[in-house]
Amino acid sequence: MPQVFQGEWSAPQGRFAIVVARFNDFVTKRLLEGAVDTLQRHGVASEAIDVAWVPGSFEIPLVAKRLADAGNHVAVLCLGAVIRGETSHHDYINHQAAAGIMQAGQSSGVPVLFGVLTCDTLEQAINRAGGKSGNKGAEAALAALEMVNLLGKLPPDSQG
Ligand code: DLZ
Repeated sequence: MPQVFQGEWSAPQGRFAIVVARFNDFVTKRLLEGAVDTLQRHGVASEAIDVAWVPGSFEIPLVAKRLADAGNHVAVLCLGAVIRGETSHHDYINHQAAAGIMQAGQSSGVPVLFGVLTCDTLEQAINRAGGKSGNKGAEAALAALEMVNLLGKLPPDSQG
């Protein structure tokens, strides 16, 4: 029989960090509510959740990396809303945010979750922030719980 490793959605020991972008905060406040609510519903105390606001999604990776490297949190959730504008500005923000968030997780060994919406319209973003397409902040919270519990079951990283 294969050995199967799977992380459940229960609250682990330890603190969670949420890095959230203020740009488009009409949307990101809802993502934050979804993330906090989901963590709490699964048993994480509100005192065990730290929230850091950054100006925009472009700034998320720097703060996520700082928090992940510090080792005080079992996971770092990154929330933002990048909405297509008239120029290609949003493309640069999207790509750099995604790459930086992945990098922060890989270099620290701490799960760093991608809860940044990349939408064509404000309507699409609202739909994904508690509207008819769910709440991506809540989804990032579930992914964080799953990853923390999964990593707790896997052999330790040989890099230390
Ligand atoms: C400048 C900018 C633009 C045009 N659009 C967004 C966006 O849709 N979502 C977002 O989170 N941030 C945006 N920003 C701000 C950048 O992320 C960043 O804060 C600034 O370029 C300063 O570095």
